[in-house]
Amino acid sequence: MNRVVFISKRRLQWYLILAVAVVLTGAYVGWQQSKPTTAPIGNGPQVKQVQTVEFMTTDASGKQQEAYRFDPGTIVVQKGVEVELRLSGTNGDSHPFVIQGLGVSGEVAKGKTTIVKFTPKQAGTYAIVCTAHTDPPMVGYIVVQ
Ligand SMILES: [Cu+2]
Repeated sequence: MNRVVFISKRRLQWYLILAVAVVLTGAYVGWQQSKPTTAPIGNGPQVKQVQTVEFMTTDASGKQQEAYRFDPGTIVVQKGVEVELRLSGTNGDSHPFVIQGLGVSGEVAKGKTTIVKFTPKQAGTYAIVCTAHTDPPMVGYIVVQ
């Protein structure tokens, strides 16, 4: 059975206003949540967390393949503000690394966190390269804006 409901023009206007308010509220909340959380508070450092992870599989011939990665593979920071990079060793015994172009190096050991600090002076993309795992390469990127 069909039921026909009549809505007055005035009530329809209120529903439209309510719908617009709901949409605008949702858009505002979404915009607030999409703001970067990496912005430094005051002059504090930009703290970034990176983990060493491992991918392992067995190919069709039965040979085991493994690859290490920095995760996340790309981080974004602001130039001129100190960066505190925390590298945690989740997989792999040791990952000696260099950040090319920034003069930063260190080593990440399994179960430990290595903290390096630097202040990027120029915008650009800098590679963080593990010198132990080169085939396939273990590389991440620091994008300085
Ligand atoms: Cu490595």
